[in-house]
Amino acid sequence: MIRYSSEVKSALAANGPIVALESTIIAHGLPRPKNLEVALEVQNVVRNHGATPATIAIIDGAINVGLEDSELEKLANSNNVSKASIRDIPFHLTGGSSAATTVAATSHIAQLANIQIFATGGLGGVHRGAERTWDESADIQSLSSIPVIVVCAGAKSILDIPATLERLETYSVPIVGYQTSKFPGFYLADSGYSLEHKLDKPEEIARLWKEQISAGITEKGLVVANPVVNQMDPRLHAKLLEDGLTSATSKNISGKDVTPFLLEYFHKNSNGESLRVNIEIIKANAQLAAQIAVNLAR
Ligand code: PSU
Ligand code: MN
Repeated sequence: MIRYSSEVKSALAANGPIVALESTIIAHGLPRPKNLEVALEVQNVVRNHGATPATIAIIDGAINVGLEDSELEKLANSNNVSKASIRDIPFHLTGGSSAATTVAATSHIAQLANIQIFATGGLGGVHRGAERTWDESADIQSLSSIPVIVVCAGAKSILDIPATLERLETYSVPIVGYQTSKFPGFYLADSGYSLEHKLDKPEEIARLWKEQISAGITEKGLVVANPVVNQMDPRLHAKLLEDGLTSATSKNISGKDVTPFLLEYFHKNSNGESLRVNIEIIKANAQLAAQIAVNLAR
């Protein structure tokens, strides 16, 4: 049922370290033509740190774990690649269509493929105004039910961060700050909310994961929160966020379009700054995920 790239197939056979990468970032989170360039670079970051990259997506009705460059190009440049969460997967399989996978769908497929860790940009979570809209990302639910490590720069700052943290607590999803006691806020290194647990080395995180599994916590993910090093200017961030949220409301953006709309708003109005930060985040998370994967494989 799954199509593997040749390098992922060999890595699986050798029990080598593999890092899954999500594809919604490529198709819906970054503007063209930078998206393809970044997708290729991120795979190289994983390789350069001793692991095999497995970019996950649905191509022409097949689940792909690891993409050839031509498939990545199609994903990055085609207008009919939708955004797939877990519930969308069977529709694409029956319809023969292509889709980029979110954190939730990527975790699900990674688990099917026996891959324990993946890297993304920022987690989805509880949206601002969720008390009216009920808009909470399926990323939260997937973390509560799929045993995969998710390396991210915290939750996207467009979200209601304290509510997101509360939901992760309710669902008993472990969160560890990488070299930080502050929960990162994607474009910002510190969302303003603290974390209880901090670890400083990839090998410590690998050990934590092994302990989590041996403690029988086999249905939960693990959030590794890796703060961006060169964050966005907080004043610029506050202004873009306010204007972007107003624009989303006035255009009646809802459902799965909210996150791509807000990310695009940032990219269009920050003079390249949101793009710079987003790329830095994805690369740093891919690097850390590879380092953890290498330790897990030992
Ligand atoms: N991180 C990024 N860019 C993105 C995303 C994460 O830097 O586009 C995507 C992930 O795929 C995540 C999704 O799962 O945003 C969340 O969407 P929603 O809020 O609709 O669940
Ligand atoms: Mn949503």
